[in-house]
Amino acid sequence: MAAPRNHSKSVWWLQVWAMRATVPLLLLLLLPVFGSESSWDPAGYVLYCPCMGRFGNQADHFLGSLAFAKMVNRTLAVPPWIVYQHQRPPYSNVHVPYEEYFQMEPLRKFHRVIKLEEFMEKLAPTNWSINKRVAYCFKAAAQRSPDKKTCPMKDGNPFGPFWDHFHVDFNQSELFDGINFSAYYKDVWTSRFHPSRHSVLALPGAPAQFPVLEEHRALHRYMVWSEKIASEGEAHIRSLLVRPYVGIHLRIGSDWRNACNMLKDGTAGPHFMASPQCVGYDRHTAAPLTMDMCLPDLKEISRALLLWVKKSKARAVYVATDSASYTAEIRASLGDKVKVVSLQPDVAQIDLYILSQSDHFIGNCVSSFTAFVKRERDVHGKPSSFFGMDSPVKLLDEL
Ligand code: GFB
Repeated sequence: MAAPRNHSKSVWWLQVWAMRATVPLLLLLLLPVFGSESSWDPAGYVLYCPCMGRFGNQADHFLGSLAFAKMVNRTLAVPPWIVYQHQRPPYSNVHVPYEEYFQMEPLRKFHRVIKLEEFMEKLAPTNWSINKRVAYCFKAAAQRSPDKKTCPMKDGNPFGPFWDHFHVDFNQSELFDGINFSAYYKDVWTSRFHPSRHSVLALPGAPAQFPVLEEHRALHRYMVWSEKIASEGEAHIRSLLVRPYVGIHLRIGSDWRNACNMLKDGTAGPHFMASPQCVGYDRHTAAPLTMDMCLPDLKEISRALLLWVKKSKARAVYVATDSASYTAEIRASLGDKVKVVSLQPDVAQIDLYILSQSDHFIGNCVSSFTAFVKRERDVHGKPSSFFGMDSPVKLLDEL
């Protein structure tokens, strides 16, 4: 655009500036109409309750659910995390929005997502009418209901409190059988549950396997820490630790002791909870799972620490634990040159963050809490090992 001679230069620049500022503003105003997460997706939605286990289990299920939503080309309604706060106020389940711990935006690089809170607030009132809320479940699950035809969506804890949190009741059930959530049944899911007739696929649990499938581990890269967790975690690292530091996860509380006893009586099998992450995903070639891997004692904890502190020339050790931290015993075995710290934060994600940033990480192979840290580190090319197993079986190297 040439500047007309009669106009002063400043007026001309003002016009150009105004034009440039108006175009993005217009685009911004049009966003709610075209393609924002708040406009209805004709390809449909997947809703589920993260009703199995605590954070690590829920995170495994989240990755599988993300993969499922993409496979069936539906928007995933991202549920809140269920935190069981029964030992301290509010002495009940707390539903923590996904965004409290992780950012929503990076998920969109993989697939269409909307927070379940936003779905309920902005889309459900007009598109998911209260008297047409269909629950979808396996026939076997419906067997638990009195008429054997109704999905038990709200039976017991955490199922009831979860849907009550969103003021959702279901008035119809759609049962299925002979299929699962794997890629093999993709066409069944898309044809039998076509979005024109089944716009909202609401499920009692995650449409995913536990532990997360090997091929879905790489989706962890889309789980990016929220600013809040990252800055709090970094502040603790700066004030408490010196680099290099080794992070360890001690999963040794009473519930875990009971679980590991299944190894002793032989009921655990070649795969036990999150163990494919270290023994390998193939059941036939899985490395043996030992008691040191499931429930390391002080001797094994000290052995592994001495090895990795020396190898990584660590000047500090960070202990994350669900029970005792053994800091005095660890200090005694490592000597005064190594600082030993345990924070025991109220929010477990702070421990996960500090472990994920360590220079070396030693985890518990059977725990999905460790599995979260291991995946997070794999994504960023950081080294990890496990108690009872210094060189884990190699997994798909795609993370
Ligand atoms: O994360 P998660 O599913 O891992 O559950 P597992 C264990 C929970 O215990 C975590 C707390 O979500 C935390 O709340 N916890 C464990 C910790 N280790 C730590 C730690 O180092 N620091 C902090 N701050 N908290 C499964 C459970 O646990 O174990 C199942 O999901 C069941 O419900 C099974 O109990 C036996 O896979 O280790």
